[in-house]
Amino acid sequence: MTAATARAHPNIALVKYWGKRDEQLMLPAAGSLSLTLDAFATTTTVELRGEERDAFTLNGAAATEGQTERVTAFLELVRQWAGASEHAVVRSVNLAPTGAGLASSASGFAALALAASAAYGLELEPRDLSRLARRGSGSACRSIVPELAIWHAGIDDASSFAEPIAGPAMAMVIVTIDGSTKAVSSREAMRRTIATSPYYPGWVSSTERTLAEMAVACGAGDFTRVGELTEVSALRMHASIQAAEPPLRYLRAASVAVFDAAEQMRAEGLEAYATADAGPNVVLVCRPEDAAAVAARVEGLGQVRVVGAGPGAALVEEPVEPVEPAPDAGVPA
Ligand code: 2P0
Repeated sequence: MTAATARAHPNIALVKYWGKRDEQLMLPAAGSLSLTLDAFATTTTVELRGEERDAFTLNGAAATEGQTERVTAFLELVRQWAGASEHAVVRSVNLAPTGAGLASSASGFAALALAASAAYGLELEPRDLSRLARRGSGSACRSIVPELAIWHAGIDDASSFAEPIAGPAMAMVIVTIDGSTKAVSSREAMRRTIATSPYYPGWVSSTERTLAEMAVACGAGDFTRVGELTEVSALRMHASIQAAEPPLRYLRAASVAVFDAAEQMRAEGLEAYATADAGPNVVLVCRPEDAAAVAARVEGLGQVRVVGAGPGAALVEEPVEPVEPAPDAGVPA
């Protein structure tokens, strides 16, 4: 039996990824930049033990058909890369609290890419591991990388990957407004935005400029400029999404209240900048030394949690153990 276990963390984009140029190869329409977090890890064990088909358990329970299909399709790609045919047993544990509203596909496919590539005997350079993770979920290519990651859009499979970029020290204050699963997935919402939003071409062209400016601001360690560009990127992404038809709007009144709070804090000299993904929850970007003060300012607007910059995907020793069903499982009380 061959097995490997890997751990990866989610990331929050400062320059957002929204939309693909090539769905099959998962090439994004534009590049993006993110911070890998030090919380909410996903740990995944991949075991090859001669099973007839792939199996996937998540947090100790059988995954849904849709989740299993996505994992199987990804394993097929790993088998292609490795020239292997053996099926795999995948066990994954995700520490994002249910209801935190944090997407787990980035940490999930980053951990799976590393565990599966190791189990199938592939020894990938970080760049190739990022390319592989991208095929599972676009944002997963950034969770391979520690701390700040820049995902180059690239022109083909070989040139679309994430790598580290130096920048100012940052913390993030996550304000969870609603942790329920979103009605329209990011993947589907991206398609709808591309197909119907008149602002989508503007989003793509402006993002290339924002990313170039962000890279300069990161290189200069200019936290203020990084924060300003972060908020610009988020609001432009939401503007293009909101112009889709039928309309899509992720930001709720309570989300906008957190953007207002950031504006107010800045007016008072406390630098915080807001961003939001494909959901109502808002993340405030600030200097690490300001995190406690920023968090205190948004208590009451949602469930608040401070996180920092975290590690890239890594192999770990302890496997995710199978959960034995309780002896009386299925027996009515
Ligand atoms: C991001 N998001 O840059 C953006 C901002 C959501 C809003 O990446 O279709 O799960 O698997 O590539 O990566 C969420 O989309 O989508 C995302 P797929 P993914 O973080």
